[in-house]
Amino acid sequence: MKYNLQTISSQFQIAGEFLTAQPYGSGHINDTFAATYRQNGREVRYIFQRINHVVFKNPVALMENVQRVTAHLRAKLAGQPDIDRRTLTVIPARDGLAYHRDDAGNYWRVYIFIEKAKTYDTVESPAQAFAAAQAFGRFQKLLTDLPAPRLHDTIPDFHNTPKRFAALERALAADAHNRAHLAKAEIAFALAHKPMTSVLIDAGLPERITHNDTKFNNVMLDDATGDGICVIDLDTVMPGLALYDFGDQVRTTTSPAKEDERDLSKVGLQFSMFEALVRGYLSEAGEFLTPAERGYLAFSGKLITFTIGLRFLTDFLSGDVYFKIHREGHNLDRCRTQLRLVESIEQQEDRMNKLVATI
Ligand code: ADP
Ligand code: GN1
Ligand code: MG
Repeated sequence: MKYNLQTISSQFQIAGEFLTAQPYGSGHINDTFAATYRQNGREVRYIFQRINHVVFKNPVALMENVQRVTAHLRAKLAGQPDIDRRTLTVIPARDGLAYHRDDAGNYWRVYIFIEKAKTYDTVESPAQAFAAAQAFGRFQKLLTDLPAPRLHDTIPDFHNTPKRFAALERALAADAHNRAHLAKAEIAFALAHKPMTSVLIDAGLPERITHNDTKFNNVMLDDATGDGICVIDLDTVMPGLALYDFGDQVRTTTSPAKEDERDLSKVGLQFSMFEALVRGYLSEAGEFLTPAERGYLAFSGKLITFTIGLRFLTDFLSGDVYFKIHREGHNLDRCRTQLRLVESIEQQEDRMNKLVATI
């Protein structure tokens, strides 16, 4: 393994004996490990993460956000059973900070491991979609009264589609890896959709505290009840539009195919999953969303899917510098599923809007 997890683990306030650590999960950004300790004869797991400091330029500010958000969630959930499974819990380093900086300049953090729950890369049933959406809606609701100051923008303009589009245009003009000819259809599709890029930003919607990475595998579903027990991956929690979160759920929770599926005939929005998402999300977020926000629920799915598609395409053209890849053309494959899903949403958008209007 590239990192000595035993040495790193000794920097954190964890009792007992370190046993092992293995790479864990399928995130595209951070390096995640599950570490096992022996504590009073029992094996107890923790999540260790190396924060990707190329993507997150200010890990200290990021951890300040995470601490404020998790402390607030914990206070609001006080009294509920199993509190350590309902929000992430940061384990402090020996010096009391929320992170440890190693000799190579890497930032590490540790969370309590949420046991008896799982993340899934693809959705299996409308009940799962409902549970995930309800958890993300609740997450937003619980954070509506987070005291000032404003959270840090851990990645400025993260969901700013016009800026993402401009980045694609720059990557295309440079074509630094001579790959544009491999993605002609995707580039044409992206360019033809320029008019929709500014719709949400121009809509005058309220700023809220949002998660901004509401991928289906960023919520843990309880093994016993199926409920969305804990929202994880809090690196991008920051001010944003509520619809960024709903849109990314549509992107990752309505299609049965993996994000990097090569058989595009498997990709498409399943209406039953969309309906479950709307119902689950509104069961919590319905309390605070404005009519204007509701009106863009279906559109947000199309826009965020398109936006991530732009980002995969840009990264493909730029030589795969942002998202971890595991094979040649991986980011182009990912881009293709996103654009296929955009098409599928376009075909069903009227029906999606009609459904939202009835709920
Ligand atoms: P990334 O930003 O790279 O996606 P995540 O924070 O989402 O990293 O973690 C990657 C995976 O690790 C998650 O999808 C989940 O399966 C697992 N994971 C993360 N945090 C926890 C936790 N506290 N308890 C159990 N599993 C976790
Ligand atoms: C990344 O970290 P992870 O894998 O949950 C990315 C998201 C993308 C997603 C695409 C900080 O999410 O914005 O939507 O990949 N996170 C960051 O799968 O860029
Ligand atoms: Mg993740």
